Amino acid sequence: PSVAVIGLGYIGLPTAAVLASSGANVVGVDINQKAVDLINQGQVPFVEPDMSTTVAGVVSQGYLRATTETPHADNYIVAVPTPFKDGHKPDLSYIETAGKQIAPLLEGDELVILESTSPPGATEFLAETILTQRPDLTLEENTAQTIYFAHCPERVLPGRIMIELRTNDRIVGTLNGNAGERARDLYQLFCEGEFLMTDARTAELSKLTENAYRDVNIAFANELSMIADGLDINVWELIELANHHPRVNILQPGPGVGGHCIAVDPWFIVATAPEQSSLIKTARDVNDSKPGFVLDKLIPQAKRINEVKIATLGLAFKPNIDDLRESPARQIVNRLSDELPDATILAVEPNIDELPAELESRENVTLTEIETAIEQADIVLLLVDHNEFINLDASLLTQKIVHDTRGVWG
Ligand code: SAJ
Repeated sequence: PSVAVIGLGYIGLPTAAVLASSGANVVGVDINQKAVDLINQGQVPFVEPDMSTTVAGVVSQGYLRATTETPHADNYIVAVPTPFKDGHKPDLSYIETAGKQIAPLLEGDELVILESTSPPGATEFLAETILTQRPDLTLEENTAQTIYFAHCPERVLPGRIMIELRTNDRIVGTLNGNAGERARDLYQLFCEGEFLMTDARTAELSKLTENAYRDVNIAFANELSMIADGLDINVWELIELANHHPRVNILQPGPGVGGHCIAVDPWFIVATAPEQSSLIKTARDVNDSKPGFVLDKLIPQAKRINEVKIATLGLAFKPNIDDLRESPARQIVNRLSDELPDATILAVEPNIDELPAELESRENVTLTEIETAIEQADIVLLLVDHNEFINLDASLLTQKIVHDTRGVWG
């Protein structure tokens, strides 16, 4: 089959690569000329374990090529961003642009799959965008002018994408006709998981539900950590004890919730049903308040020390990756720098070589090796449970004021 994957980001590129390695003829489309050029040279624009060898292989064999011009294909997979805009409302403009690019190319009988995480109704919105531009086409099944639409949300975990793409179960939501079955046949080229068939709206909400579920559970742990702090109770011991109950399984508190999924997707549910989603909204607010809680504890202490030096351990949004998107650690380091202009902030992040631009430009922040940072620091603030930090020699921390937001040092 011929497939055009629109959007070569964290989901589109690995999906294009595994489809191509399963024998499909794949064209990847992206507006970023640099990313397109890199891919056509068999290279990758971001790090994901095992992805670069797959991409290099399928590009050299001619199964995958990248372009900025959307071509005609029998199957389209739309994997563009769905960020939120002001007021936490979903921004569907990238989906709309993709639809407008696809519309003039359609001949009838093509399959269009929306893979981006989307609020309920987004697959219908994509179909309407296309059909408004092409009134000669239809959703009515079995005509020569029918276009088939399905929603097939991704659920892969960054760091394990190449494995989980092949092994995770997949939800497939049909908008019209046998679109779901056709989407399943396509994904079955590479995915060995179970296929769970439903309608497009249920598929959209199920993806959001999974991430909101996790967010609410992390919020419970984060709220407990703030309650325990006021009572001088160790929250990690508390959770471990409670988790011995056969039906209790509390997650881990931290400095907040980051990444581009769990900190974003629950808002799509809130935007869709604001009156009914008070628990989901409150969980978001609790998790978003956690960086402020960490700062409120640390800043008064730091202000009492002359020429204070603070080692901040970790900038990524979770352990053992280099992804800094929506990272609470990064937010905390920025705010520390604002609120303590005279402090020296020694930022440690073993997975990056240079600070992101907004930190690089700050005079009181420097990217520092872990040993140097800890040796010089008065205060050590652990923000991410990277392996390098878990395995740190505990004797280095005596004499230091330690804030361990992940509970790794007991
Ligand atoms: N976190 C905690 N405590 C915990 C677990 C996580 O504070 O006990 C924090 C992490 O530090 C991080 C954030 O939550 O800041 C999110 O990390 P994560 O590992 O829970 O999830 P993501 O964002 O990497 O990936 C999630 C996954 N969804 C679920 O587990 C339900 C993944 O399967 C999805 O494919 C992905 O979102 C996505 O793309 O939607």
